Amino acid sequence: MTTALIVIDMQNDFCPGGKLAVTAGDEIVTEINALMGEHDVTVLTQDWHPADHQSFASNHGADPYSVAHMPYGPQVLWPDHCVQGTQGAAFHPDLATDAADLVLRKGFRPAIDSYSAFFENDRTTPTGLHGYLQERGVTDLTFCGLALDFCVAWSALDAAKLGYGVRVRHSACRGIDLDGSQAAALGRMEAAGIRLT
Ligand code: VGL
Ligand code: ZN
Repeated sequence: MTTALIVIDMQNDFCPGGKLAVTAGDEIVTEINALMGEHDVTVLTQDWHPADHQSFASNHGADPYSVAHMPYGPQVLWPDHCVQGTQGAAFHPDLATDAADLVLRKGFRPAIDSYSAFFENDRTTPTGLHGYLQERGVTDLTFCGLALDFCVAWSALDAAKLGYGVRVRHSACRGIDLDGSQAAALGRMEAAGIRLT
């Protein structure tokens, strides 16, 4: 068994003071840093959007948190966040980035969002993470980070479908909880056999 810790989107814009702040999102950094030492491989994901990204409400003249109909299906429209090269897109300053084997950027195609670390929101465009983990011989994954009910949940569900043993370290995640999204995500993960630890 070879294990990887997948740290989802521990970036300034998802922490208090950021553009799409998750309540208490910064509280989990210390626990995440400690978890890195317990895994064979550490991967950090980084939400990395161009300014004209189609997940931004501002690019539709729409209200944040409304829903747009994209060619690939419904898409929540977010406040502008994690714009490439900005401080908001940078990792939380206390995150132990030097310990990471791989930094995987996602959401860089203007027309497609990417919640999952494995597939973009069209559910078919791969990010390359599965190939990387396979080549490193990784069999079991632990997820942590932000946000539990979006990028963490979508990533963990894809990982289960791809055949990895999957755990989500609940205490090292925080959620957005938009219209019951947190309960829905926990239910879907439980149904997929994902262990919340
Ligand atoms: C995320 C909304 C938009 C996340 C990223 O990391 O959960 N949520 N972009
Ligand atoms: Zn995003």
